[in-house]
Amino acid sequence: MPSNLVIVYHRQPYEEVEIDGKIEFRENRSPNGIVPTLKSFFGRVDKGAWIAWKHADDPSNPDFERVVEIDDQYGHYTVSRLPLTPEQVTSFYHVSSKEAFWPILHGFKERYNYDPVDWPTFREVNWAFAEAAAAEAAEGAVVWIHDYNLWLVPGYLRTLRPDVKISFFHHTPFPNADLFNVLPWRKEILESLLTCDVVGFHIPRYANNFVSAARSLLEVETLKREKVSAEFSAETTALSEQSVVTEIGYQGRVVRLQASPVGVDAGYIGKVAASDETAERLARIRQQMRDRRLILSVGRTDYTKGGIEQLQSFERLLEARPDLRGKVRLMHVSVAANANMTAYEEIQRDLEALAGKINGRFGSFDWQPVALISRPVPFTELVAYYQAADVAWITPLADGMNLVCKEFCAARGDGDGVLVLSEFAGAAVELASAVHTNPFSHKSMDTAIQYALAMPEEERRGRMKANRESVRRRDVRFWADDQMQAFGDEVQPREPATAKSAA
Ligand code: GDG
Repeated sequence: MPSNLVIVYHRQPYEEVEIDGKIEFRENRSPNGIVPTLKSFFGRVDKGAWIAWKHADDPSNPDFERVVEIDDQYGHYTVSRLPLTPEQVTSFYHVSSKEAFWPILHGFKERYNYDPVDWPTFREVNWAFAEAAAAEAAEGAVVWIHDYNLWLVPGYLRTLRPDVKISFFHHTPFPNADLFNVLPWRKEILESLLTCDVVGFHIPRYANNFVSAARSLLEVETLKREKVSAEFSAETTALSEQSVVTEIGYQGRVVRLQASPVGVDAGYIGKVAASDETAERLARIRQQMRDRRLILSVGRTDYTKGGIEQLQSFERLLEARPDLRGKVRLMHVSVAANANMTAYEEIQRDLEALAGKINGRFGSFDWQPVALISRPVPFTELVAYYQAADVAWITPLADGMNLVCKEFCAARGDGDGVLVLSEFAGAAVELASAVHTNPFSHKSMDTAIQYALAMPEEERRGRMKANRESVRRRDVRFWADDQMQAFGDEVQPREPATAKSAA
């Protein structure tokens, strides 16, 4: 049976586990993240499909079923697994996407690596995703594609299936023409995106940048521009915009540009935060901290996340403020998501060297100023650290949105805790009550952390209240509904009979 909603997302929506020689599909251990919300849309349509990839040594004869049928709490859906060789994955994902696109999307021209890109392989893999989506989609179905590693899918899909409605969401920033046009494949990528019905971004700045890139190369007309809503705290941050282009025209087609910030599952995080287990963990952490203050930083090990710049600021803090020595600890959780990539191995080494230097320079047998954690912390434990933190110090140099800062606010049922947030994270335009900082300025970084540590309780509570309201209002469900609203009734919320709320 063909599907009314097809989600194209490079990862599979479950964990595959082998039990007694049989493969079973299990819900991801932590229901945190966007996958459960995406799956919950399957409860709103007659039938859904998900397209992802899976390693196969011989793609023409994979040792797994290409299409599996899933019946779970979210509804009935199929998952198509594209068999890709490890070489194809390395080429399309680790090389083209992570070494060439990622640095440009985040404004790091100097890290852009063009030489190893194998463009025919990128096209081939994107074509395979488009073919799989075309095979699953019912007449007039909605196909929702995620992220820059699938940039060419819309164009191929439009050729294969002119009838379907295509929406594409960018989880990263989208740069303006000056940066985007560094990519030699710029025109091909833009032409593909302009075949969509909806192109989605986190915030208005990225939508406007997309228009700037498209207009630089193609005859694109601005059809509609709207004032940015007050909820995107218009004046205060580096990523603010006063107006946003919401409709453009290209070759007789209307493309809608939709800016909706990805949110977190505030309900789920609130529940974890309120559990007895978390209370026990929190009590243990507090006991270990004694009267010391906890500064918490969480993120993937990536140059965009600004880990080095943050540790440097922490070193300056301990230098400038001897009174804080022995009184604060920085827990810096930095987890590698992309194993075996030179750029990430280098950052890991630099983080270790700097954390070691700070500990050696200021630490004692009794007190280590930096706890560098490179292993993933289970989410339920992370929530206890969110609760224990006096300050969450989230200072990426560039970040499409940043969900850690929202998780921190969602976990603070006690209404306390200070969020220091880079103004180069998309979330900064929403979270107006965070202490905003510019990670490119030593002065701004150093002042912000000192300000946060000294903040009186009343101010802390006032700011946290406002941030929590914003995180709760624009949660992950709000984002998904907002992105899908362009498609009318087909995927609009109807109380699903089978899907349990993931939001
Ligand atoms: C991309 C964009 C955009 C981290 N360490 C641990 C852990 N995490 C979890 C966090 C959070 C997630 O990873 C990170 O999400 P972010 O949004 O901060 O960043 P990216 O991974 O770069 O995501 C980003 C996002 O897509 C969504 O559109 O916001 O801008 O770059 O959920 O909790 N989770 C656990 N242990 C850890 O140690 N369990």
